[in-house]
Amino acid sequence: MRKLLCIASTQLVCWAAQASGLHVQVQDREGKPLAEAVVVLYPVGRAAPASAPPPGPVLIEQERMRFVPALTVVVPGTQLRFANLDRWDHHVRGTQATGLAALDPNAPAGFEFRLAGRAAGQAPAATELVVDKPGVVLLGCHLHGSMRGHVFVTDSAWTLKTDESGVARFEGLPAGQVELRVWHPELLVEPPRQALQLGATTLQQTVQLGVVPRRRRL
Ligand SMILES: [Cu+2]
Repeated sequence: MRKLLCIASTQLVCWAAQASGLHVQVQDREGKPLAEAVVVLYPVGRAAPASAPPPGPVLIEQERMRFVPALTVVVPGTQLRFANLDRWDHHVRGTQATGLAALDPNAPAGFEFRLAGRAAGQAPAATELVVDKPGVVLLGCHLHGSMRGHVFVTDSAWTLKTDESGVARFEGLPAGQVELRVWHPELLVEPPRQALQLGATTLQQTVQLGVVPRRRRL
């Protein structure tokens, strides 16, 4: 027998108490596991779950001409801290990524700032800022055209990055209908969201994207 759990929030929401799982395998154009894809779930018929930003800043370093990590997933209200570990300057810019069908028109505004190179024995130069709206921010450097990174500011607490085996594992979800969204930095156009029904058992879902990831420099 199904038990219903009722949670009072802005409106009374009844969720099936059965916990369910969803494992999403994301593949590239050749069917190989695609790491660093973002998988987002939205419950159908009710607001997406929100989660509070972390109490401290999330670090994005500039190290050996790269943004580390290359892809950062955060919720709105998160403070980002950019720190330059290289001995030379970087001029970081963040712009709204274009060409994404589902992109929020109110996505975070752009930013740019220069971070001086790190002197031996000194703390790295750093800048902090808050991303306050959902959307995708493309990171670049005015001085080094090869530097690229992304910040995915999600509008659902049910958001995961795929691991090295291309899998995102959601556990303990309430049963019900969800929309599945998959995004990857190399996508030019985001595929349509898929509707899925979550039940009592763990659902396995495979999503293939027309992406061949660029080889990253070591
Ligand atoms: Cu640079």
